[in-house]
Amino acid sequence: VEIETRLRPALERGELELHFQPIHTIAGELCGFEALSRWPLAGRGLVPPSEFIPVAEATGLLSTLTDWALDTGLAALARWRALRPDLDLTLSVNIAPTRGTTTYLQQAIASALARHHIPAHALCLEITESALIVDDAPARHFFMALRDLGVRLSIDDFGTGYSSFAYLTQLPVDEVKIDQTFISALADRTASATVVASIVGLAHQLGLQALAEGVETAEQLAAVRRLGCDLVQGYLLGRPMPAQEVDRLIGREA
Ligand code: G
Ligand code: G
Ligand code: MN
Ligand code: NA
Repeated sequence: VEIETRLRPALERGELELHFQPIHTIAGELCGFEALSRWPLAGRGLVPPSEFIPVAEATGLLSTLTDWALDTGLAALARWRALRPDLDLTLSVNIAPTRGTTTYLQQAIASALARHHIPAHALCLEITESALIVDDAPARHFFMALRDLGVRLSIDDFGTGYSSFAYLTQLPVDEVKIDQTFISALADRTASATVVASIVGLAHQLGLQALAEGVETAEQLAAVRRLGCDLVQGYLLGRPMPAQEVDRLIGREA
């Protein structure tokens, strides 16, 4: 109840923060960031998105939140791309598809890209696998409409849903983010290596990139490299951080 009544004014007053977690190529080059929203709430500390995204969705605030994340994230990306044109940095933004938002999102994304002079290929939209229903015409329509903008599309938390592999053959996707439950189990469960290897194999056969999420140890990094992942993200390479920390990081990056 508290979250519900306090989220709208917090959004209006600009009290949410956007943090950025680095994404690296398997060769070790910084190539982009995932934008993750954070809500510092007086008396409650940092409220995690898992608590306020569902509230935003239920109270009709999700489009306001998405607008804010796109605008804030792309403004920061424009600055970083200008600072380091050699890196062709990208930004990944989480999108929760809800009924009837396709046209709205298409317009919001196109206008945010134009406003910040960002080429479409530098924006990646992450759609959580569990939010999709593959036999649903709207899901396919949704992806096609966003694809028309020229942005990259990624399936988040890949491997946790019911019909992971069906999505890949039916939706126009550029990347799969292999869920961190598979990555964290790599050291002690050989079955996880088999799962990761088959996801990477299928992704590559379909011309997609495979990103390993939640890489926390050097052993996991070595394993995902051996298994052929193209991109890596996780605490080992960098935690989600405020924009000012990225400014410093980018200045240091060779
Ligand atoms: O750090 P982590 O707790 O940030 O994020 C938890 C979940 O919240 C992730 O699944 C992530 O996709 C989601 N999330 C974080 N920020 C946003 C956002 O701005 N929009 C949406 N739709 N989801 C987000
Ligand atoms: O959007 P998505 O569901 O992928 O959200 C990613 C979540 O994973 C965020 O909550 C982010 O803070 C978290 N995360 C990112 N890297 C790591 C990691 O190395 N280990 C763990 N445990 N969580 C991570
Ligand atoms: Mn994500
Ligand atoms: Na994920």
